[in-house]
Amino acid sequence: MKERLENKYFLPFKNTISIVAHIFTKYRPVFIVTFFLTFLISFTQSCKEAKLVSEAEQKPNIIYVLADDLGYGDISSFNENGQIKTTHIDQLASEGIKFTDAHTSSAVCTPTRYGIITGRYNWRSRLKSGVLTGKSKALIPNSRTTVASMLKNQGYNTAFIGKWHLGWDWALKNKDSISGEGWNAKDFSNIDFSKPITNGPKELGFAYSYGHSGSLDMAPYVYVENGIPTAVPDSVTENKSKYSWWRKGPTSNDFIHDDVTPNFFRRSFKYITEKAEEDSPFFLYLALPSPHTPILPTEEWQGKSGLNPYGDFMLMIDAYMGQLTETIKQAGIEDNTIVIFTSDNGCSPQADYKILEEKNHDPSYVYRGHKADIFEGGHRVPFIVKWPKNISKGSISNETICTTDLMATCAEITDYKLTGNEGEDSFSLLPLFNQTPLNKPFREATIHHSINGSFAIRKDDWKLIMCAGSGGWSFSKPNNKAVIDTLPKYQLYNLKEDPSETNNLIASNVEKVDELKSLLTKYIKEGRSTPDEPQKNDAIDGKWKQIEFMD
Ligand SMILES: [Ca+2]
Repeated sequence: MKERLENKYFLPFKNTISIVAHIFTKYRPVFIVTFFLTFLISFTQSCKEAKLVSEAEQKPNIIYVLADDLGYGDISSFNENGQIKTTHIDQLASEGIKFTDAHTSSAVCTPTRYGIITGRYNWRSRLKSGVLTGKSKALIPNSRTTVASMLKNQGYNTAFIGKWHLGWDWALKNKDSISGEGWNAKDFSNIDFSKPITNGPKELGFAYSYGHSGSLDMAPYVYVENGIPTAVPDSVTENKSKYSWWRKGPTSNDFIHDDVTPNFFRRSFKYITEKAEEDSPFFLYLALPSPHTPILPTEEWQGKSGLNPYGDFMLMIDAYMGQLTETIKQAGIEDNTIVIFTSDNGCSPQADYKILEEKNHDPSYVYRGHKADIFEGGHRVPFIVKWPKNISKGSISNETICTTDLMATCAEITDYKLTGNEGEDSFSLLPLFNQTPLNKPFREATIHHSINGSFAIRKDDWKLIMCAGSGGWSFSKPNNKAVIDTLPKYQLYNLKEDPSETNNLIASNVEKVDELKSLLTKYIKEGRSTPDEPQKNDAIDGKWKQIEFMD
């Protein structure tokens, strides 16, 4: 019975096994191939999945393009009445986010650059007013964390290409010799251009660097690559023309003023193309020396704007920005590359506001003043961020932001936690990129600073200015005592109702004045405006006279 049962139930099964065994034996090579293919497909699939995960976690490339003395109204998408059609920069804005209320921490070059690189307000450094020259010693100590050193530590390739203007230490022929500050051609005779510089971009975290030391109208006219001058200057040049002027000074034979902006763009395109091939992400800080003086549109752009050489120069920069976008596309890295475009302060009077006004173009848009001023024209700048992976096309943010915010933004993007003495005045822009609804203003308040070191504080629609007049170069200048003495000591404006700062409300809103003044005092005294432990501001020789209002 048992056997019968076994036979009844087992025999067909046994037969099946024999058949399978027979088939397997007969078609063994086919099975082996099938098994191998299945394994290969699933292996490839899991590799693909791993790659997708790594792509998702891949940190973005970051390209920061800083124009020099480019006004809010010089970009047509920021100025509906603008007469300079910046097609390529407008396209960048339409593909990303446009900030309408962005401010540089200072109204002039050096201090704004300090704030961008360190995430700390410039006036906390030893430079309490004015700018450096092409000969000045390094402003940022190597001990300070910069955007570049932080990203480098996070595995980024880092590069600076362009105008430095933060000081570096030239090698000297005679260390004991005292010579001028760098405003005169003879001030450079003690520099040994055959030796490397120290305390420059490399020491502050830029693995690659190529640029010149001051503004393009400040000698010496020498390129320095990775800390080494590319050529010892063998001539002295000077340009006295209205727009294209530069100060007299030593010049290397590979330094052609007209070609400096094109050269920086070319080198940036090469850097982007090369680094796109590597596994590590990159950070490129491209600091243009333009449209600052010398205003040098190349031949193909001369006369193209129908305005003046400044307008032509703007069109040239715009065209190069188009090429930059194209280079990123061609390199296949567009989706996860952040491109930031902004300026280091408002437009300079060197652009000739009068001639531009006759042609209905105002580089300051509706805002009062220009470069160097505490008024909006001094420090409100166009600010554009494109990042296809994380920013929706055509986004607009009207939040008040500051150029010091790069540090915290990059820190959040790379999951780095800033410590107490890093980025003291930096707030991450990520929530604004994502258009996350905020339940309070993005920044509690933002501080502005003019060329003579005057302060202003902005909170919501209100702006309190701690000086009479412009604190800069527009009417009325700080040294115009005859007028300044007739004005109230401070100024209060409501920018929503009065964006052009024409109606000083200082006498009519004492409460607001007190509130803003005490907040400004707190930010200065605590050495920071972000919530963390208080820090010290850098000391100066003598008195910091611009903060006397705190006494
Ligand atoms: Ca500038």
